[in-house]
Amino acid sequence: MTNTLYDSLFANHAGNKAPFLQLDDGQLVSYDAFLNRAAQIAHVLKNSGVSPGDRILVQAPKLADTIALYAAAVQAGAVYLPLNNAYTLAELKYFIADAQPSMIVCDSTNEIEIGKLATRFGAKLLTLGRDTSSLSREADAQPCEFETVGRAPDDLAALLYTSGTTGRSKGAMLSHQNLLSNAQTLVELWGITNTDRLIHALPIFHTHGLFVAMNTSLLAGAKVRLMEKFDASAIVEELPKSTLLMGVPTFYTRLLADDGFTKQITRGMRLFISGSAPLLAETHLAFEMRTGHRILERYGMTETNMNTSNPYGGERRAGTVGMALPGTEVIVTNPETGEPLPLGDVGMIEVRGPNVFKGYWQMPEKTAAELRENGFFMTGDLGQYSEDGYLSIVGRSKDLIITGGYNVYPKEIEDVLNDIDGVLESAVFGIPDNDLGEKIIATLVAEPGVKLDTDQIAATIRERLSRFKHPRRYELVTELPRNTMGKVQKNVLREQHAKKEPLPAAS
Ligand code: MCA
Ligand code: AMP
Repeated sequence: MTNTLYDSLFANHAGNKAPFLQLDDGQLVSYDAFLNRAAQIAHVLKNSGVSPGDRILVQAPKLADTIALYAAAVQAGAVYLPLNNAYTLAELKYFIADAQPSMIVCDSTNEIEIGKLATRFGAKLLTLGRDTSSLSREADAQPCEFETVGRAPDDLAALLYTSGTTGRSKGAMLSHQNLLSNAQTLVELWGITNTDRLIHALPIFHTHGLFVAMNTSLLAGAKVRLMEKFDASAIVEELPKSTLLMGVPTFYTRLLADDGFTKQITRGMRLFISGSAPLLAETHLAFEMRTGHRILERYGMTETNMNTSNPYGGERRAGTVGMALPGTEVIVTNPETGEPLPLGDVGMIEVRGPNVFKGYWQMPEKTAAELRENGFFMTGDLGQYSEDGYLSIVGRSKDLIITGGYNVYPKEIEDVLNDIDGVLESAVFGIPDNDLGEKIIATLVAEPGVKLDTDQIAATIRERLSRFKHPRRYELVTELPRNTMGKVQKNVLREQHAKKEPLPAAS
């Protein structure tokens, strides 16, 4: 029986003794050993009652076994659902209730609290941690062969949550073919082969780290230096032994700030790729000045994987995201009509192709609102084509902050703030930040006669929302600036904020 994704990414490596993962402690995991491990984990999933199509919700550290769990989920025909490790229990509860997973795999350190949620929602719980791990223990006792469950190209392989403008996260349903077609295109376009060594310092719960980085490496049989997290000086040490780096713009600004990052150590590097957030043209130029390499910027979304890329062979143009990937259509339209606009006009970026997702999990109305009947997905990004076909992202029609490559929808934070006793209303917006790209600021209006305590407000936010969503400053005002339609003018708030004292670097 065929399994679209498993057959291409994993099964081909049976018997391949070449190294796949190299871990922080120096340990090497060969492709063959990795496949055996995935099979053992697939047995654990099956023995635990996971059936094809079931969701496996994973909030686990970045370990070799976590990647093997992804492979095992695909092999067992299940739907892999990775979540940011920063999510709080309050946030997790929503994902569990929405996705109804039959299995939850969490870090051993969170076993008690998440275990209660698992029991409440009828999911089986296993743990995966650095020291103790019930999943790894159970897997050790299993055979190294597993009969792969058949899956067709349109069957779901993964469910990735993306925040929404309405504040509620939406599960993007990604099929085997969505993921495979994109990996194949990127491997071809970026010339990835089994002679490459990728420095992998991204988290593995998002499209960038899991699919762009991991699926392409698996498809090409490349070696992956799996780093627990981004650390500029550790990367400086790895660069002379590597050929590829994929990162968010913060990776590149932090590398540039490191004295050890020299032209000499990047001599053996073949390609630096950036995405997930805008790479400033000045970073692009500073990087070229320092190393002689031009960063290749590409553009993607959770719902679509990658859409465009600067050319590998041709000019990599600063401030642009390049051209549509082969096999994918990327157009700029009038958002009202969906009609393509003349070259040079600014409009909504829309995408159609084998990479575009199947819709939002159990949200048919949201799917219909963003996915046109003709197959084009409305990205919410505003773009403009140059005469010679380079796309630039010039803005967003969605109210979104991107901080360090993580997306934060102000509405989600405003909902929590507005719920706090004494808060009449709030507005959350992003301001430019040299390190993270954008930093979050919250403006609050108190109910008449109430004196708000911002420390207490910050404490409530800490309990409810992940660290990367926390505002770095709370400002109290008597009213919010509004336009004639009554809509809060965040551009005015941004301008007012720009005139104030700069934030301390570490806050
Ligand atoms: C960490 N902190 C953050 C962020 N990361 N705050 C806001 N935004 C963030 N992104 C907090 C930490 O909790 C800490 O708080 C303080 O900032 C300083 O942490 P630091 O150690 O400097 O951070 P770090 O651990 O070095 O992380 C920075 C990072 C990381 C390396 C840029 O955020 C990261 O790996 N980002 C990649 C995100 C990503 O993979 N995005 C792809 C999404 P405290 O001081 O209180 O402890 S997929 C996507 O967007 C699409 C599909 C695409 O096109 O790829
Ligand atoms: P996500 O919801 O995490 O999938 O984030 C997707 C969003 O990240 C896109 O809609 C863009 O707004 C943004 N994005 C991704 N890549 C780039 C890029 N190279 N330049 C600017 N924005 C980007």
